[in-house]
Amino acid sequence: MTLKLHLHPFASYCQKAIIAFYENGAPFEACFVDLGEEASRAAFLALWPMGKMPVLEDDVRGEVIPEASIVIEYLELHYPGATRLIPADPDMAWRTRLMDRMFDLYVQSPMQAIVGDRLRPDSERDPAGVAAARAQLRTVYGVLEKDLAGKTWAMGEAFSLADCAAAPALFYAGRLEPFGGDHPVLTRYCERLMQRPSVARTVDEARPYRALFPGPELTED
Ligand SMILES: N[C@@H](CCC(=O)N[C@@H](CS)C(=O)NCC(=O)O)C(=O)O
Repeated sequence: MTLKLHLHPFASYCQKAIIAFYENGAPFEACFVDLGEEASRAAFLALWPMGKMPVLEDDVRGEVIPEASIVIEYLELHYPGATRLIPADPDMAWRTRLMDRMFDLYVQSPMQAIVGDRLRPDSERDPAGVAAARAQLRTVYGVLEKDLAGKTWAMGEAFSLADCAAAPALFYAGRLEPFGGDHPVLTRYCERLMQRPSVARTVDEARPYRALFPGPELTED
């Protein structure tokens, strides 16, 4: 197959790229990476020494593309499909990329900090870092609550790169630091995301791996 996506189905940044592929409709081969397994880890590091998933390998064009947002940009540029994930209008395009950054930097990053802390030995825990991550999540929830008002998707009526970033980020962050009753717009946006077929499929495919999550938050559904 031309396009190989190196991933783990439970990893949130991988889910961001997978959602884009399902939206786009481009066929791809899912190559599972198990960083805990020596051979799989070595093969992945040989492909991308930074060791972060997802990574797209395009055999036809001879390209290796890391970083979920760039994978989606590349898909849009070279294999455009059913859903246009980055708007043609240049101003809408930078606004979409800004929202993508919001979800990566201010939702995914603090979410990963909280999860990462739980994976460390007790002696290496960082309560201050976790408190700062939770505070950052509450701040971004407030920003999103205003920004998403009146919109179906992050950028309005069209599903985009920003929604691909939002879905896994909010799925995990909302379990760790619930949105609460004071964020009804964000809560409904997240519900719409979870019902979107590309997202629902991605969440379902990750379900068998929920035991990997360090905490009780994913056990209830
Ligand atoms: N900036 C990267 C971040 C990717 C990332 O953090 N991936 C996680 C999985 S969600 C990973 O590979 N973690 C493995 C590790 O840190 O060892 C992107 O946008 O793709």
